[in-house]
Amino acid sequence: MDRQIIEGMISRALAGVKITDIHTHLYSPEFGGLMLWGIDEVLTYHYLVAETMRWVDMPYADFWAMSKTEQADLIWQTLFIEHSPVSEACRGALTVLKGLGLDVSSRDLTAFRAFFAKQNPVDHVDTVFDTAGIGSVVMTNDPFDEAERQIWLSGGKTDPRFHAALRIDPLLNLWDSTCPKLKALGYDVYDTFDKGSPEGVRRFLTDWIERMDALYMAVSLPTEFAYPEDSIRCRIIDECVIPVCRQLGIPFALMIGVKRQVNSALKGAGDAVGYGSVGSVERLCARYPDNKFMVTMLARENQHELCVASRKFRNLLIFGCWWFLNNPSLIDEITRMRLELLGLSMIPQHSDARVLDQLIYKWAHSRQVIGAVLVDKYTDLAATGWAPTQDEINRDIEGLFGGNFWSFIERKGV
Ligand code: HDL
Ligand code: ZN
Repeated sequence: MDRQIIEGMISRALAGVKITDIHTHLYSPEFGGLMLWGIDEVLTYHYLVAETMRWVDMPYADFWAMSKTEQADLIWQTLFIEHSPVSEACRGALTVLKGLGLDVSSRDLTAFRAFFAKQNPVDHVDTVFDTAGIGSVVMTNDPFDEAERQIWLSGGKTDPRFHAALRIDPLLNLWDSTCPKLKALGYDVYDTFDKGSPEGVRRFLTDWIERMDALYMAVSLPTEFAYPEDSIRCRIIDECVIPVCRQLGIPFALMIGVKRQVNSALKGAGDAVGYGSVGSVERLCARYPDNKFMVTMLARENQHELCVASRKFRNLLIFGCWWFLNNPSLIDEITRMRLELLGLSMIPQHSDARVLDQLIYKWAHSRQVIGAVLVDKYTDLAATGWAPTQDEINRDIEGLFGGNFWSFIERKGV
């Protein structure tokens, strides 16, 4: 079976799969202003802010004082007109415009804005999901965000294509400032995490997982995260997160390796990456064989060790090429490593999209890179005389782009 036949089979399977995007920062239209969409939001994505501020001398505060349109104008002028837009995030903005049928060669930002001005958010969700080949997305939902909490308390999401994930960074990473907020919400918790605190936190978690119908609980963790350790974070994991996840049958997703705010003047663009502890992941998976863990790590240097850890623990599902890894060269390297070490038992990608339209570029670019890796792997397979069928390739690709996640979610125990 030659390469060209394999390429056709992979291409057809990728064109037909409806992706489940398991980690995004998107919101459905019911969330009002929390839902970001349109070219000015695409251009002011914090990835592009960081890249722009490398070229301009203006004080960071002056940039943040600008309007969204003025920021987008500056970014467009700096990263697209004065320098060729070759970075992944720049190219992505142009892939979005091309995917929506706009004439990128015009370089006419005014015309692009006029197109978006004619769209309405509800229909635009359909347009973007269809263009990007998305079946559904998982949001990142933070009950400590006042605006978001009010929306959940007054009804929350209704669009079945938007699933919820309960994000608990404030609980695990900022206990001192979060404890009084929990108390104010009526939970019996104390800053030293004594008395009824564990039960209070378990009640909070259960209340919000049920209110959101959350598919999993998630947290991003700093490079220094260690398990076990003598800390309130570790106690909350052991006494609250683990038992609630097991009782409700949902995974705990750990996203490890962030160095938050290395340059706070950049605000959302100010985070960096560092090496994390795969040993901590192994110890969690070993200690809690009846819990399910989804893990992604931010450092390229952690990827091989994490792949090997995933071979050891069937309750560990690794996912995505997260954030600073979401670039063609690294998606290629990491996907090859995962297929060679894990076969198909992993989730190759999530988008991390913050702006609805980004789904178009993040998935177009990832399909291209992951597809090319799959062509190599299935061509190698065919060279042994094992001829994969179109149905088998469809099955495998549906698993990689959603099915593996849903099986892991629905699996009772592990
Ligand atoms: O913590 C996270 O979920 C990260 O994805 C951050 O939101 C980060 O700012 C991001 O958007 N990465 O793509
Ligand atoms: Zn994210």
